[in-house]
This record gives sequence, C-alpha cells and structure tokens, in this order.
Amino acid sequence: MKYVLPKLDYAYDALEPFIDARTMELHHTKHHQAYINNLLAALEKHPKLNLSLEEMLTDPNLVPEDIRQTVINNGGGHYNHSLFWTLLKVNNGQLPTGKLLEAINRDFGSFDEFKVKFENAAKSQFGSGWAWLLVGKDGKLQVVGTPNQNTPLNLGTPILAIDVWEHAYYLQYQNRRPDYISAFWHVINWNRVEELFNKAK
Ligand code: MN3
Repeated sequence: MKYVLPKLDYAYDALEPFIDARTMELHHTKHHQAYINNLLAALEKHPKLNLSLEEMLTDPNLVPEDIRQTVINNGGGHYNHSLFWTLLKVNNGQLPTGKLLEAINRDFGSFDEFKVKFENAAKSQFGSGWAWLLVGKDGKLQVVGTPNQNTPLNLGTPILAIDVWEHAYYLQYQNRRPDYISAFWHVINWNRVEELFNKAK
C-alpha cells in the first residue's frame, strides 16, 4: 500500500503534560488512519492515476473531479498529520537558532512578533483547521491559516504546523483552544523545523 500510517518515533505519553497520551493515541490511530482509509478508497476508483500526494494537493485540478474533494480532505489529512507528528517533541524551552532565527527576525521583526502572528492564526481559525509557518515562493517566511485539512502547498513549503481541530485538544483542554496553543510552544521540535527550513531554501 502506498499510503500507510507512519510510526511515531516517540511514545504517546512523550508530550505530557502538554498533550496527553490518550489524545495522541486516538489522534494517530483513529483520526489519521481514517484519512488514509478514505484516501485509499477514493484512489481505488482511479487505479491509473499516477500522481504523488504532493502533486495532487498542490494542484487539485489534476485530480479527477469525482474524487477531488475527497483527496483534498483526506489526502490533506494524511499529508498534514504525517508532517505534524515529526514536529513534536518536548523542547524544555529551546528556541530556534541559526539561519531559521535570522529569517524569523528578518521577516517578522522578532521571535515574539512571529509568535503573536502564529498564535493569532491558530486562535482565529474558525472551526477546524491549521496554522502554518511556511517558506513562501519568494523565499520569505509567512504565517497562514487553512480551513479543514487544506494544505498550504500552493503557497510554499510548510515547516511548522499546529492542528487546531478539536480532536487535537478537546480531551485535555475542552473548549480552551488558547491554552492548547500556549502549551504547543513547549512541544515544538525546533531541530526538525530548522531541518525543513534548510531543505526548503
Ligand atoms: Mn488532526
């Protein structure tokens, strides 16, 4: 099978107390798996379609019309979560360094100004969606929000993401999305973000 649930390289409780083990387990084994199942079922209808997931999500018009929205929703779900898991690690207050920090200072003014922008994008996403830090086509960093499982691949290369679907935080934080967003800063794996940033340039 071309699309399979990626293994996490940490335990479900590794992000506690910031993200609880039960949420991680359900999020990974149930929600993410469901996106994969739905994606595979849709693609079975077009066995000759020979496009990568990134190609389909970057330009959904390449996808046959009868499965296009399913691919956007569920292919996006698979893509977004596969990236998201790799971005998470308890960081003990670590902050970005080096070239990434220089780019953050250049494009947002300071790390704190970036932080406010990213938090606002995450807080103001109405309903389900994501907030992203990406390297735009012009090479500049930008913060964007996307609804549902839409990816920002048409805008650039994502290097950091926060899932603000209720399934990502409701068991622990209930309706307190801002508290989940504040806690998220403790579980960003900046080494991974820097790796994605360096690859994107
Ligand atoms: Mn999710």
